[in-house]
Amino acid sequence: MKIAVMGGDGFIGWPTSLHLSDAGHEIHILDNLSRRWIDTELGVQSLTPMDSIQERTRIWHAETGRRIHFHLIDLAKDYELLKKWLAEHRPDAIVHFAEQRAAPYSMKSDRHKNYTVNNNVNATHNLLNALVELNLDSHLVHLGTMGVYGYSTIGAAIPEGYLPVGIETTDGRTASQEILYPANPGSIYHMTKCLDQLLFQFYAKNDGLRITDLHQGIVWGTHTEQTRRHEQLINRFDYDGDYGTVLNRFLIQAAIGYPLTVHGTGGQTRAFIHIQDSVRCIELALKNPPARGARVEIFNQMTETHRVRDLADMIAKMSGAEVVRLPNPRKEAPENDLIVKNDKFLDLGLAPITLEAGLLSEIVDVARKYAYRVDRSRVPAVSAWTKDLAATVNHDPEGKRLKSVS
Ligand code: USQ
Repeated sequence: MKIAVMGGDGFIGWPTSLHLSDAGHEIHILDNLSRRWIDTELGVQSLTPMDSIQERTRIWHAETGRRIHFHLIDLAKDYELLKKWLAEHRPDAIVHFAEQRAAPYSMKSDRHKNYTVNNNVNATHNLLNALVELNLDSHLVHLGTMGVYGYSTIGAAIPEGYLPVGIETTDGRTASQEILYPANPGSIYHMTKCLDQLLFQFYAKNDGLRITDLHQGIVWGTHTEQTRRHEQLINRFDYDGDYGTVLNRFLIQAAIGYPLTVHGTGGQTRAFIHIQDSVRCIELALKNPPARGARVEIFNQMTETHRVRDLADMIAKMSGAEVVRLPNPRKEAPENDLIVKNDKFLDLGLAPITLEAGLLSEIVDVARKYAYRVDRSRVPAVSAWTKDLAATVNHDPEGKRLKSVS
């Protein structure tokens, strides 16, 4: 297949591009390199040393003989350029990662909120709009989030996208419907993914676009089979307070002797998936497109659930790290349960990498190896969800004066 990977320079986009190229597909990365600009804005860098996208694709070609093509296009801003590219290349499938993906970054200030909404919603809409205008039947696979469902304890499993409901009619019968599971975003970033869902629903219904939306959990790990092949193919790894996700942050904190930064009681339960499984799921989704005119296909892309404090305890046990409970800068339920259905990927043959099996090698291969590159002052999570919460956040760059809240 000819596949366009929108946002193919990012944390999941890059290993996905390699994985699909390795499987024999013709890969075109479209990216505005915004993630690299945000590193510059924040004054942080990936834990792993990352080359330019041109250099990365050159190394991939030298290693494998396969070409990955790169096109500098901003989906949110360059609508005409995007349309021209699509008209010329007519890809069989498009994988869409081209969105600002960090919840804390989206909550930093009014400017960051505007940027996240403008970028994410426009990027998705421009893509859908162009596909219709050009009469293109490319299968669109979008990286969504488990966060669209929200994190309240309901005592029932979260279905894969759709919820059967009964509605009482005016003549006293019960009419059955399947609706999108009620959206319940916890940040501006998560809200943009909820808005994406409505755009997909409309364009699938109105124009018959073939769309798959992957509701993904928190991705952990760094390497995939292909990124291991050469030092310069390595994936990025974020550890800072804005872009670092919880498990990867705990791994690097353990490696540099910074106490593991549990927010509040650590009672938040979240869904997780290893980066290697994430790229496999994307390939499975590409192989199983919905029919033209069908509703949006939704998969829950996660393999296990864990409570944040249990993860911290697990890593503390493996590494001897200390754990602190800090005031939570986010507005979220202090404790929640989470049961998630993920039968669709398991039925398609996904054999998940478990946390227990993969964690130790991640500490040794990545966190300890590159620990010398960490700027400790960028470890604290200082982006607060409300002005009141901002007064309580941890700014301790050394992590030596941190005390657990009760
Ligand atoms: N947390 C800590 N300590 C930390 C960092 C985070 O206790 O040092 C807690 C947070 O308060 C939260 C949980 O860990 O309760 C998860 O936070 P996270 O930063 O790992 O994940 P999140 O902000 O939800 O976002 C990440 C990705 C996003 C993806 C989402 C999947 O950045 O792109 O959509 O995970 S999900 O969480 O399932 O919505």
